[in-house]
Amino acid sequence: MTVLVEKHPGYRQIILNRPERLNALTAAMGGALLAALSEAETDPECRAILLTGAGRAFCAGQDLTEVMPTKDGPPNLKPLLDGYNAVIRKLRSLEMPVVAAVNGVAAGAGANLALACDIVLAGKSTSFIQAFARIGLIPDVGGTWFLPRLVGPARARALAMLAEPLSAERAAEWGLIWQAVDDEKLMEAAQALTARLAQGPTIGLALAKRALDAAETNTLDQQLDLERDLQDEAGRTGDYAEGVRAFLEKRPAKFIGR
Ligand code: LHQ
Repeated sequence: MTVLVEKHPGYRQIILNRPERLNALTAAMGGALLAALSEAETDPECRAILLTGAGRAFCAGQDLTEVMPTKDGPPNLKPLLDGYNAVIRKLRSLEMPVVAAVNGVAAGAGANLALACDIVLAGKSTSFIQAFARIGLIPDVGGTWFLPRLVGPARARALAMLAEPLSAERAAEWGLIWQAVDDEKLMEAAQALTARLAQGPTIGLALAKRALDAAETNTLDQQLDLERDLQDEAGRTGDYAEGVRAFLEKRPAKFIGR
């Protein structure tokens, strides 16, 4: 199984599982990852996702043995990328928070898979590598969209063109990720964070996610209208009623995700 799914109270932990290849992605693995995300979406008990890698890496990007040019010509990369793009679209549209625990190197498409998640934690000893330029490719699976938005155009260009490793700590300083954590504490911290999110107001969190993505292309006018509409939707949830009640009663809110 190239992708493992563990069920935890309130959330699912999805593990990229080709440790001998540093969890390098294959077309089949992209399909398995999409299926795991889609299945999580249909489980009412699942209110958050934690994505991580087995072994010493998070993901080394595309498995390069699967896409080697042959004497018959170059490979057709489009169907493969359509498959991975479906995963990125799913991560962004999932109506629950997605946390990435980057437990080891995240290179190429593996780095950008992590960046598509809502909150990224990484072990301090690890690094992010936009490895594409080393082999004549461009950052894909959303890399050219995420990078400038997260770290600004100057850093995005240097990361894309130099393909140098960026340490987890520097990635956190630059705003590429949320936090760099001591390696031995990473999984505990990521699981605690995911469990906390799983007890959150799931619909409100999903609507916030949608609004933040829409803001990337909206004008302020459009965004103000969207916020009004989504806030109205959030305000109709039981979790909003509970949140306000809990505040007034000076107790922690008990959200149920509806
Ligand atoms: C690998 C890989 C790998 C196969 C390590 N493939 N075996 C591209 C094309 C088409 C469509 C879709 O999108 C893409 C986007 C991309 O992702 S392009 C970028 C692809 N990734 C890379 O170029 C990174 C390649 N890997 C590396 O540079 C290094 O392995 C890193 C820096 C990630 C880790 O280095 P080390 O810690 O020194 O490990 P290693 O290099 O010794 O790797 C361990 C094994 O894993 C090794 O196999 P071996 O049989 O020698 O033990 C590697 O060959 C294998 N491996 N990445 N992407």
